[in-house]
Amino acid sequence: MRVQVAIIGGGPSGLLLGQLLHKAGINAVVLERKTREYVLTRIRAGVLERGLVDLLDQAGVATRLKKESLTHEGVMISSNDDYLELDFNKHIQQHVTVYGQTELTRDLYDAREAAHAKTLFNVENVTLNDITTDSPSIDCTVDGHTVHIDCDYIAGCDGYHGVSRQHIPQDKRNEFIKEYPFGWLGVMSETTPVHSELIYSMSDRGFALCSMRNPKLTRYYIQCDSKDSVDNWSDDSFWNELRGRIPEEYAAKLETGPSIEMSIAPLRSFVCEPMQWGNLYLCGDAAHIVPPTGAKGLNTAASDVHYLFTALKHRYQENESTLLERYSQTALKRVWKVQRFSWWMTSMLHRFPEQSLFERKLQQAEFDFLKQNDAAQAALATNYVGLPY
Ligand code: FAS
Ligand code: PHB
Repeated sequence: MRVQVAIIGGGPSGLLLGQLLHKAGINAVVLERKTREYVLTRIRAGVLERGLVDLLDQAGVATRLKKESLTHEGVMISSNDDYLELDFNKHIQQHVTVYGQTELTRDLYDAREAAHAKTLFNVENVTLNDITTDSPSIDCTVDGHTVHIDCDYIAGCDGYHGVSRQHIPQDKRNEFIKEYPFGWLGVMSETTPVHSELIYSMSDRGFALCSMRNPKLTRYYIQCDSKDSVDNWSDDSFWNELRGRIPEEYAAKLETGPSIEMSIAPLRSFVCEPMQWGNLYLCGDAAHIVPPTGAKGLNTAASDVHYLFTALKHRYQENESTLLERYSQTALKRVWKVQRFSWWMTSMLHRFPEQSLFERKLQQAEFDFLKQNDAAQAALATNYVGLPY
């Protein structure tokens, strides 16, 4: 098989890049390790920045999103029973869109199938060849059969545990990592959201997040030990712990119900530099990971896709490779600003097992300053709704 761009990974990064390339008449194949059904069982992000919504619109896959998504013009940040209702409009006249990553991934798969664009599922044993030459290629097996793909460029969109990053020589790869001593225990339930917008809650018992997918489907998280297991939690114990971590006024009206999904995600900050090597370009979780406290994982995958798609389009339509040569440098400038914001939100809102009383006082002071200072609120709002691409 020969394509212009071979995309490894059929998550949101790979699918969005594939759809944008298809719309621009650039021939790409998506290689996905799992099945479409398996990919769509994953429950991940829920808050979309304006840039991602615009990209989905540009890709022609925003019809259902425009009908079914929620627009949020603010967010609540609380500390025990004290809280701040941060109004995005007051500071920056922008909003965020609430629409599950699972749904936008479904929309992207539907669009890919409708366009008869090629996707290979159950792909294994992926190896990248000659990535520093003008004729890179990929060898893999699909349902036991060997497949060889010749291409101009390879997009590594295969997530944190993917293979593409490993093809950057170890001595040329700088990996920056910070592991957090806690994870997030998440529950999805068919209940009415406790508040009209998200609540990020810092409490003496630990962090909690009240989110949603629609007016009848909620997504809640509580900070848990990094070695915890969902086997240690019943629905009742989750709801009781959540009640103890959000302001009393909201705990009193929390609607509980059976969990339709319960899972634990580890929290880490990670960046791989560079994000390109020869004709291999990394996008999304393949290149960086953020703790989900700032709702930036999926959204930063989107800004990578924007930069890479723009560079590839420029290359094919103008026969000019400057943007491709600068991809990593361009993407990393925004990646590190997002890393900072995600680390800051996580540091302010979580209880760290070994933290001193002094450090806990600093966290409270951070919240108090935020509550009293418009400039601090504007800075949080600017980062949360999404930095410019
Ligand atoms: P993904 O990991 O989504 O997709 C990579 C794809 O590549 C997968 O489908 C995988 O099967 C495939 N793949 C892997 N290896 C392969 C190989 N060798 N060959 C072919 N295919 C291969 N972000 C938020 O903003 N909010 C959240 O609440 C949130 N929760 C998360 C919870 C978990 C458990 C995880 C892991 C991430 C979470 N994220 C969250 C971040 C998440 O949304 C990512 O940012 C987003 O999925 C990034 O998309 P991709 O870069 O496409 O990577
Ligand atoms: C979610 O709804 O899953 C969600 C929302 C905001 C976050 C993290 C996760 O910061």
